[in-house]
Amino acid sequence: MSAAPTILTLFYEPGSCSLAPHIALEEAGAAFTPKRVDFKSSEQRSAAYLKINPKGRVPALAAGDWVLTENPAILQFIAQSYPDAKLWPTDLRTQARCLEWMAWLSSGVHVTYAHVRRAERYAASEMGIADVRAKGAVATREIYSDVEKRMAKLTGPWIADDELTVVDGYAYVFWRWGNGPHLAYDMATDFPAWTAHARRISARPAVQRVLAREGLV
Ligand SMILES: N[C@@H](CCC(=O)N[C@@H](CS)C(=O)NCC(=O)O)C(=O)O
Repeated sequence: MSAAPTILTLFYEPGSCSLAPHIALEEAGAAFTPKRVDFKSSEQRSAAYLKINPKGRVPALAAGDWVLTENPAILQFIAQSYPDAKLWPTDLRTQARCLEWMAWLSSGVHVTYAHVRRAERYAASEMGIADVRAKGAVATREIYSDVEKRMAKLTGPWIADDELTVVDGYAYVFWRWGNGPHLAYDMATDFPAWTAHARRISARPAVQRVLAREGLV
């Protein structure tokens, strides 16, 4: 079935990686219900939410009983469900480039950052956790520098295509985390090309609406 489902629900936590599909849905002009999963009260691990997403993570995108998880899958699904919004490239190589970026952000950038933010996932003892966090901090700086190098080579305003695609909002999530309390980078000084991209995308009316809804402005 290729048509967009009529009622979509996005389960999100403000400022988390669910910001990417939130932006995609808004840019697509989709009819959707945003539902906050409150991390402060560990709602992602509540019995009710685990019924929706047994992984205990956001984002989750639901249409009735049908639930989709994992950002790359959700983002591609949104983009292809609303073709008029042109959030998915048409050219085969450009599509592949878009997927390449999404895979890198999801399994490279996000997972590297998790070694800083969620070090307790990767070690048991206090010393082990501290070690994971310290090495994770070095690796995160390195991978952010690699993203910056790729951003500096862009020949247009957007990452994968001449027009905005779903990967642009996804990259913006990690730019925001760079400024956040766990990394506390000076993004504008140390990652100027990425920052220029972040300024372009955050100026878009759809993105402004999402940031306001998530309480991020
Ligand atoms: N591979 C997943 C990762 C999802 C993920 O880790 N989400 C985080 C928020 S950015 C989460 O829900 N964390 C909750 C927790 O760890 O308890 C994706 O890209 O969708």
